[in-house]
Amino acid sequence: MTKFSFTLKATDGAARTGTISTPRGEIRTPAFMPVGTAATVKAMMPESVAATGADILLGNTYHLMLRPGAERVARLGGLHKFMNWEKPILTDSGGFQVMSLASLRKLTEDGVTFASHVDGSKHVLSPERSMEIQKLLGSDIVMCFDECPALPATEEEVAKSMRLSMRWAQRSRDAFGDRPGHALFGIQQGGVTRELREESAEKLKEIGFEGFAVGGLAVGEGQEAMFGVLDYAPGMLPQDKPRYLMGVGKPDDIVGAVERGIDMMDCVLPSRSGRTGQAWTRRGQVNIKNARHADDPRPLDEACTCPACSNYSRAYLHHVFRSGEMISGMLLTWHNLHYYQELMAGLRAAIDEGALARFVSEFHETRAMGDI
Ligand code: PRF
Ligand code: ZN
Repeated sequence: MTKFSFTLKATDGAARTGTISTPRGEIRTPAFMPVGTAATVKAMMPESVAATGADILLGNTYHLMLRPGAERVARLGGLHKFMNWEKPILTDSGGFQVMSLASLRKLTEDGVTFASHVDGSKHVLSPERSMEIQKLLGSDIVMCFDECPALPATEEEVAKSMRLSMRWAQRSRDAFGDRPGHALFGIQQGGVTRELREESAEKLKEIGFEGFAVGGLAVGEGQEAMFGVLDYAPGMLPQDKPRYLMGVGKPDDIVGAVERGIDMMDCVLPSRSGRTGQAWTRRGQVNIKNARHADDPRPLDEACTCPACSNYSRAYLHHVFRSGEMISGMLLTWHNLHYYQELMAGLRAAIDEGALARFVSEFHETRAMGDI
């Protein structure tokens, strides 16, 4: 059986390309992972998600434990079979979603108790239970159970939270056990404080993981502060393991993160904004509900090969959005995911050729032109 491994292919400055090999297939890095929170990438068939170029999806412990339940998914053959996605799945560990979605939260050394946002029922998550749930789901890449403070927070709060996350990282490692072909990723915390990021990285390296995430960013600090941390944080993590920036981001965040040595990212933005009438193109953001599209026979982006751009006009996309038709979310989500995957493919090709700087300046120049 293929074990889990990461092979670096090329570097250009701090940026890298590589391949993560898993028994369920290869992940080309830098990789963008569409978000399939509730065992679906909303508005997309799994085969369509694969057709956009995605090698891996993200799933959520928090949502799936509440509905339909991890034990039920396991009885039904695991998450891959349940949702008809055969390629790799990474699952987030739940703590971050508890903090943003659940109510009546109580945090202790052991873990967190909370009330479900679905029906108010009471639940417990701990490093041990999170590892158990992610195993029941059959996740290929399991994330440590951590805590992510919302910024701004005092340095003292961030330090205390980071040290708790590091104790939970050790407990996650111990509970994960020996699972060939599956990987456990540690999550660096420490806010925007270099010394705390360093302390966190050292602790994670001491424990040992198959990959390392940069957590605790894109939580209200702004792009400049985030890039400030990404100027040093990836370099604190092992060169020979994948580095995953959690919950990022907009296309320009992704480009900046890849330039700084990030290999994996996930974000709801392309899928969520597709359902609210926002499209992302080479020329920036387009709001399809805007009246200026009502008579426009041109596609969203004439250079895009996705079904929305190949077969439909802006006028049609505007009409179906305004009419609340389901195909609106389907087409815009497909376009957005396609755009994101094309961006990743472009970044990978540029890094392989040692031409990332030119790719990045063209990326910014094209966006600066604005929509057609
Ligand atoms: N930890 C976990 N999941 C996350 C984050 C984190 O810090 C973030 C921060 N952007 C997004 N998702 N476990
Ligand atoms: Zn398109």
